Amino acid sequence: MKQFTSVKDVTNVKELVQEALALKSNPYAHKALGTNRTLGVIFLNPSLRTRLSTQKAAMNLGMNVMVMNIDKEGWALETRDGVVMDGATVEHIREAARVFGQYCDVLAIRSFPGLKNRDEDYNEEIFNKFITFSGVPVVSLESATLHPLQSFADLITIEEHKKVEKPKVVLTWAPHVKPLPQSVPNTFAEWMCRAQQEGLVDFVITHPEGYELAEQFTPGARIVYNQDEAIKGAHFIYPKSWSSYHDYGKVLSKGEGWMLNLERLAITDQAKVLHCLPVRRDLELGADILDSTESLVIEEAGNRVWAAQAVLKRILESL
Ligand code: SN0
Repeated sequence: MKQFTSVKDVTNVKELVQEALALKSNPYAHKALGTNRTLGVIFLNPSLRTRLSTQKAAMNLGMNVMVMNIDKEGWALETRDGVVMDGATVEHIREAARVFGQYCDVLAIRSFPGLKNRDEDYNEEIFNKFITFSGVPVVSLESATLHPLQSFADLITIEEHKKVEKPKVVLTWAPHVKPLPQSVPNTFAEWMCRAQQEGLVDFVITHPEGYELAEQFTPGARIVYNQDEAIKGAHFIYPKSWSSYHDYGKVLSKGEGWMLNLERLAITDQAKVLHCLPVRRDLELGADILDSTESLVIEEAGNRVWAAQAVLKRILESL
């Protein structure tokens, strides 16, 4: 594997899940693989799980790790081309990314969308500049449009906990006070559509009208606007808030009635609930679910390690 920015970098999802589960049962089996290899972990935005699970995965493989919150600890970064840098920005991404490439064998980067200019976000302008200029393999820790390590961990969790061969998995929009990126739902949809193609799941998306995701990420997904109809008989539910793609970056409605609680789960087939975290209790998801055995969010966060480790292992093997 030469980079990991989307499910498109994975030839066989089922195999990669099996590899992650093998690492989970034997974490230090490949400790020699990363010896004298350095992973640079760069954040332009906050992180808890991504930061720690990626570091832990790299350490399990014997890698050296350097973490930098470049937004807070680095020089103010200019990402636009062709501008005279006579303002607040000090260092251009063209030099910064090249310099990271001098110190690191692999880079892992988080760069959220601005949610103002859809073309800029969906062309992954900042993320692609890091890929182009660093000259080393890049792992996405959430770009403007995708969060593939999260979705991979979600699929691992589903595979571990499924009780039927082809569970019904539902992605449902949830309310929030802030406009959030579409990256988590985009990439969850992308991975579940691929898992559906590989016969692993039956995938449904539900949201109020106006919150349709970009079609490139939802090939073959069923979209149902009635949440009750969508979650009926579900085995796994993934509530997540996102802002509108079509009316870009906007929160269109308060979403009354869209937050799930334990009572609402009665019509499911004993559904387990996933969430990438952080989650705002009783706004995005009922605290009663989070405090119950229906919630898998902690196990899911734990699986971030094995997702990152499977990906880093494949990249190290290709160096
Ligand atoms: C991010 C998102 O993409 O939804 C990161 C998820 C891994 N979440 C947030 O930014 C939450 C912010 C908030 O105020 O709740």
